[in-house]
Parts: sequence; structure tokens; C-alpha cells
Amino acid sequence: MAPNTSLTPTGVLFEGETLAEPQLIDVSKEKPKYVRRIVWRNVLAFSYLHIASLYGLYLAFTSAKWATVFFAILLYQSTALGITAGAHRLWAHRSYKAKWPLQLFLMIMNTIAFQDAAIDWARDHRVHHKFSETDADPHNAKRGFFFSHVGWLLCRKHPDVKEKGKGIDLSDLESDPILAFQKKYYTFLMPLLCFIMPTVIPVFFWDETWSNAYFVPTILRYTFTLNMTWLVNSAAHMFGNKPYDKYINPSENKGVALMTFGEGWHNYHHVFPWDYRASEFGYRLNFTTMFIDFCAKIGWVYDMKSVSEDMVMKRVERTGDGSHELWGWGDKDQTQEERDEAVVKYNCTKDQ
Ligand code: ST9
Ligand code: ZN
Ligand code: ZN
Repeated sequence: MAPNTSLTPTGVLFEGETLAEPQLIDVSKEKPKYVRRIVWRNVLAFSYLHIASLYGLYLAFTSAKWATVFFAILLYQSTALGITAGAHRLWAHRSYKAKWPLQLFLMIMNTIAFQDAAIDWARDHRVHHKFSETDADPHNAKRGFFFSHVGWLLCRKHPDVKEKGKGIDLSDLESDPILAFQKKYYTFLMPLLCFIMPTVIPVFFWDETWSNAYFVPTILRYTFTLNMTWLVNSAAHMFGNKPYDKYINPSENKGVALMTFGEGWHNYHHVFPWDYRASEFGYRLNFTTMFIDFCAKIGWVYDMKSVSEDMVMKRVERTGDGSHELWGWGDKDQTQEERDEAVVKYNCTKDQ
């Protein structure tokens, strides 16, 4: 029998004391040690995607038609919206409401982007926000850049993800007919929309070769979009300022914001996840907000939630790291202390 190493108190307070009944400690209830289990099928699949994408990149510069390259870029942009405006801001966070034509458009774009059914994507993402940087976070950035970028998709999830995830309410998404349809027919819809359609269109409409059509707008476009998305979990959880909350890892990362249509303002987003703009700065590096506002103008979007300037500033003052942007001297957010302590040369009036 293993020695009793449990920290559970035995009830014995001093040497010589005996207990009336010997206390048995149920070690079976102790948390089992986490062992990482690699999923080799995924390792092979992602290795293939990345190697084939390098070939796609070569073809894009050497033999693909302009129309094919343009098609790949267009697919990247529109399917990114299926993730940002769809899976992320609409479904995972419910930060705005959409009429069914937009829901349908976003569901189709989301399926072309192949990041699993939006219900599953949103489940992981809700867990990510509620248990950020713990073992229950599916892509816990404390486990390093590689793990939070792609490593988490190469091994079985930590038991805490599943345990804590059980408490997440998904009834709103499960009762949504468009999302239920996507999930039910995913194994048919996803290959058709993500792999077959983007390969067939260039061949039939502008006489592209099968190989260019497969490697450029299909494999390269898909792998590129995946990596841009993963950067939010890796780079934007490690590099950048924290003007709203310096006690958390998510950061304001302009490079990621640019490539993900506004999802790199990640310090703001983790502090105010219900804000449909996912940032304080309007359309700055935020094509998704522009798109949602445009849809609101044509009547497809309503009930958009955001955060008041006043509430943002209170949070900046309370927990920010001091990097919140000012336009310069006299900005209304400049503190009195900053004015008083400023070094002013050749000052000839009392009024600065
Ligand atoms: C992909 C997703 O790449 C990328 C998501 C990125 C998210 C980024 C977010 C950033 C913010 C937004 C920015 C957007 C920017 C976009 C820019 C665009 C330019 N709660 O998962 P399983 C339970 S996908 C509760 O298999 P394993 C549940 O019972 C790429 N319970 O776990 C479940 O059963 P079911 C393509 C949970 O076995 C069961 O466990 N897809 C939770 O450990 C099994 O679930 C792939 O390559 C939870 N959170 O396997 C597939 N999770 O589902 C990759 C699980 O029936 N995935 N449970 O209810 C896999 O192969 C597997 O999931 C695994 C883990 C091997 C990774
Ligand atoms: Zn995050
Ligand atoms: Zn989020």
C-alpha cells in the first residue's frame, strides 16, 4: 500500500494520541495527474496542411492566374467574417442580434472557414473567457506560444476543460435552427464548402488548373485563415499593451487586429466581451465592426451592445497599465497629475 501522503488532516493532534476509529482516506477521489495525449491524426493533418500551403504559396507567385489569387483573398476576407462577425461576436458573445439572411450568410462563411461547427466553437470560446489562462481554458496561453497557437488542437483536452465546460449554458445556440442545421450536416457541408467548392470554381469559371485551384484558394487560403485566427490565442495573449486591465494576459496587438479584422484589441475584449465592436476605437483596424454597422444600416442587425466611454475610462483608471492612448496635451482623458508633473520649458503664463 502506498504511504499516506495526503494533505487531508487525520485528526491526530500530538504524538501518542490515538483515535477511537481508524480514519481511512479515500485516495480514489484525489485528482488524477494530467497526462498529455497527442492525437497523431491531427499532427499529420496539420503538418500536411502547412507543407502543402508552402507549395500553394509557390504556385500563387509562379503559375496561378490573377483571378485565382484574387478569389483566394476574397474567400479569406469573407470567411473571416464568418468567424469574427459570426462565431465570435454574434454566437459566442451574443453582442448583437442578426436577422436570418445575415445569420445564414455567416453560417455559410463560417462553414467555408472550417473551424468546426459554430456551436462547438462557441462552447470552447465561452470556456476560454470564463476560465482564461487556467487548465480549463482550451488554449491556455500559460502553456506557451505553441500550445495556445496550434498545440491545443494536437492533443486531448485537459479534463478541466470538459469539467468546467459542463457548466456553460449553450441553450441559446442549440435552439437556433440555423446553427442546429450546420451542426447536424457538418460532415457533409464542411468538405463541400471548404474544400470542393473553392477547388471547382476556378477550374470551371476561368480555366484554372486543378493543382492551382486546390493548392491556392483551398489549402493555402484555409491554412492562412487558421493561423490568423490562432494568433489571437497566442500572440494577442502575450504581446502588447494592457490599457484596460494589467492583471490579465490578453493584450492590445495591432498586427493581429489588422490580420483578423479587429480581433486583436484583446485586452479590451476580455474586459468587455459583450461589446460588439470588440474595441473602443471604432473602425480602426476593425473591418468587422464596419461590416456589422453596415448590416445595421440595411436592417439586418439590431440590439448592438457596447460600453460607455465613462465606464471604459473608469476601468482604465482602476486597472489599466497606463498605456491608454491620449491624442496629446489637453486630451480630456489626461489626468491632472500628468498635467501638474509635465515639464514645460519657456513657460511664460500660468495657464498651460
Ligand atoms: C480550429 C478552431 O482551428 C480555432 C478556434 C480558435 C478560437 C480563436 C478565438 C479567438 C477570438 C476570436 C478571433 C477570431 C479571429 C478570426 C480571424 C479570421 C482571419 N466544454 O473536442 P473533443 C467534451 S478548428 C464542455 O473531441 P478531445 C464534450 O462532451 C480546425 N465539454 O475533445 C465533447 O463531446 P461532444 C479544424 C467539452 O477528445 C467531448 O468532450 N478542426 C468541451 O479532448 C469531446 O470533445 C479540427 O482540426 C468544452 N469546451 O479532443 C478538429 N470540449 O463534442 C480539432 C469538449 O460530442 N479538434 N468537451 O459534445 C479535435 O480533433 C479535438 O477537439 C481535440 C480534442 C483532439 C483537439
Ligand atoms: Zn482570448
Ligand atoms: Zn471572445
